[in-house]
Amino acid sequence: MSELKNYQIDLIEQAMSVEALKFGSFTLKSGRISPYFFNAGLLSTGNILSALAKAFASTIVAAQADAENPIPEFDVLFGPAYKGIPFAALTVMQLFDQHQISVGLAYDRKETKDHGEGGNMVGASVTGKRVLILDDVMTAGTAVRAAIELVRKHGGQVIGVVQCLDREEVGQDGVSSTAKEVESILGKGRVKAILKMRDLMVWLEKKNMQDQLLQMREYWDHYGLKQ
Ligand code: OMP
Repeated sequence: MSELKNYQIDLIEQAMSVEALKFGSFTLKSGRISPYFFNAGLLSTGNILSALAKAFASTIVAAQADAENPIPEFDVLFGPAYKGIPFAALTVMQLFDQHQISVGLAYDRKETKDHGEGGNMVGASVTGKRVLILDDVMTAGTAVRAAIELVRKHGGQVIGVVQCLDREEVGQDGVSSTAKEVESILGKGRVKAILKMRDLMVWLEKKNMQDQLLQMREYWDHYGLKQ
């Protein structure tokens, strides 16, 4: 059984305490019926957001130091609307405060603005820049694909993706994993996450939450990535 890092345990337990992480029966955007749901919008107090931003920054720094597939340096962190926006903002600050890494922050609006500065991109320009995308949850990859397309449309080079939670599911074709599908676009090892579904299962096992664990295993057999 793999060991969880302290910042992973901390995030799981904080998320449980505000019901951002719930076990039960939930219909996902993809139509799949899941035994758990992670609602990152409920991570909304100073102490939890601080833990989340630290975990994002640690995940990014560890990914850059990865011996096998490091993510390259980047210029801009892009947080897609809506939940990606505050998380990316806090992470940019954390990268600077804790790791002396200064990168730009960019995000989008869902509604295009037709006056003032116009358009739907806000913050640092992504044009001609190396961009890391940061978001909350990845399931079948619809949201992350849209973010990649948007950054590319504005002339940015997407060097990777970091998620709060990678649910480690099969993608739209129902065969290969979402992470692998996205890596086939961005390059091997370019999809990172603070937490993966397997981490939640390790935590459930440690807590001896057998019913939830059983349901998670059944779901994994159905939609989990096939090794
Ligand atoms: P995909 O676009 O299929 O990758 O699903 C990711 C999106 O689903 C997230 O951005 C959320 O809007 C939503 N979601 C969650 O927030 N938490 C979950 O545990 C599962 C989903 C989901 O619907 O798959």
